[in-house]
Amino acid sequence: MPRVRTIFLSDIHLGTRACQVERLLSFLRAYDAEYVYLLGDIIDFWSLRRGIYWPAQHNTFVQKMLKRARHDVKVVLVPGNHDEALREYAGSDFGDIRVVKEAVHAAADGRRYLLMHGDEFDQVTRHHRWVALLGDMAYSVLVRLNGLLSWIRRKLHVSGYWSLAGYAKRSIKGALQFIYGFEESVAHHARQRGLDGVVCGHIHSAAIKSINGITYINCGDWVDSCTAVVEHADGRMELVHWRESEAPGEDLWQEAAAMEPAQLARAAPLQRY
Ligand SMILES: [Mn+2]
Repeated sequence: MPRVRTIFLSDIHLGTRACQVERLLSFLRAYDAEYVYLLGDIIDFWSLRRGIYWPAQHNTFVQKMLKRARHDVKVVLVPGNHDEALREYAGSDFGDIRVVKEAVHAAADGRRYLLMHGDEFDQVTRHHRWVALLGDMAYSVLVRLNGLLSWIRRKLHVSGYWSLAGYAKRSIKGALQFIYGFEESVAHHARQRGLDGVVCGHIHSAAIKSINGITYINCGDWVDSCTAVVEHADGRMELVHWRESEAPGEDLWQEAAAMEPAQLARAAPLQRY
């Protein structure tokens, strides 16, 4: 098992059907660490409020985290907007898991990273009302543009799902602006705090990049991209795309593309990030 110094996870969305918990458990079987940071939207209380969905593997994840925390792994939870109820418990512990509103992580190379979920830097509700209409399952399709976009367009066009394709075409610029806007404001905030970088989540768009000298790191999610960030023993940060186990429901967006808008709205598991 590769031992890394730190594992950063965000946007797991336990309690939703979209959560790819099998893959996540497979990732955790492969990585051991001294520190585990859970950076928000770990449990999706928004979804649970609409109806309880909690299969055994979702418990397994929680139990594994508690077990690691008990066995000298420093496990820290920074709540996000979908588990904002936990923000009330900032400063307390669940088992041996510490809950904090935000944290600063000193990497092995001495660089200091701000750890947060990031929803406070989300401008999307103000500028992208269509997101609420489509639900974020569709939105995650639209924002995950890396190489997928042309494929999506082609597929959607062929399938004749004109409304989603139309939304995609009209909204690409907005989605990109949203991502860049989010990344830049988060990086700017880290700079103002006098830190070297930031590790966050929320927008389900994994990244490690330099923005005006600040290292911007986003863990991505376990709904669609199945990504995590690990810190190696020397402080080097790596984005891990976990593709090892083929879980069902891999191509969520394909399912989404095949749905009628009303069906999509009902199925949308996350209601935005
Ligand atoms: Mn979020």
